[in-house]
Amino acid sequence: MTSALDSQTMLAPAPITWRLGRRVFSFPGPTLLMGVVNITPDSFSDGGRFLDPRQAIDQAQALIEEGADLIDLGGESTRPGAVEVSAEEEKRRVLPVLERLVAKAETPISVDTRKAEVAERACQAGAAMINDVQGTPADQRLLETVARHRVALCLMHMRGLPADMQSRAVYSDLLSEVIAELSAGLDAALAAGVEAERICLDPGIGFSKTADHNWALLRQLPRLAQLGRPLLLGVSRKSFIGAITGVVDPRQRLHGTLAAVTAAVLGGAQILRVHDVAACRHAVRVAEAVRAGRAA
Ligand code: HH2
Repeated sequence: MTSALDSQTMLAPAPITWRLGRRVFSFPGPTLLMGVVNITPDSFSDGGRFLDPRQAIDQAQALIEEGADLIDLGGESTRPGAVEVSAEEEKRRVLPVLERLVAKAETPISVDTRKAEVAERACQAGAAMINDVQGTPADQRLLETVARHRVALCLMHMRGLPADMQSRAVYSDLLSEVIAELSAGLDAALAAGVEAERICLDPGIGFSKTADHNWALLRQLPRLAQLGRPLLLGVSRKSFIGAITGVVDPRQRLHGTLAAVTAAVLGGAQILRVHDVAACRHAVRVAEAVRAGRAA
């Protein structure tokens, strides 16, 4: 007899193609790891560590050596209550690192931004993806920029802005509302001319969500497969893990992160945004073997 959990987590998903730069990925397939480098003074777990471009480049290269399939560069913290950074400042932080990495590394680079102006310059400088953390609704100019440059796009679910998003974490049916809002974001991106095969979607763990909303999303992740696009998930070091383990320092939350990463793979996430690539790679390979019922 198949249990409810088995039928939710183990059914063979429909095949999906995802284009990232010159690369074409097919899912089901190996989970991709997106290594995070925040070039900010105030990110919740690595703020201030990589503000110097040299350190940011070294960290990106270290994550690539650990097995990152792509790198996500961020120039603005989106932690709850974060103060907005100007486009000028975001470009000043991100572009020198992006340009250097594009020249040096084969690995695709994503830029985490909500601003069309930053996205435009990032695409000109060779970014392979724009990670729009305000993808519901996304800025129309940002969508048009992504379409024109034919780069990949991650649309992440969030209500409001980082400054006020936690006051908007009110849902009567969390999963249905997140799915409907992501679906509207997907339609807007397609209408702006972004190719479907370049889009991935993210329910936005910790963005206008309480800790319980995050657990509910992780538990019911298979429902998001109905959107028909790869799922990107960012659980790494987040406070909902700290709340349950009692670990206050985000950089000490690796053990809890590994359990959440395992759950994400079993729930059908195809791309994981993580700070600790080497350790997460091991957890992902184990979770994939469980999912397949054999070693890959
Ligand atoms: N989480 C963060 C930032 N960007 N992008 C996507 N697509 N999904 C996420 O879950 C996500 C994201 C927050 O983490 P971090 O970048 O480490 O911190 P901060 O926002 O403080 O810079």
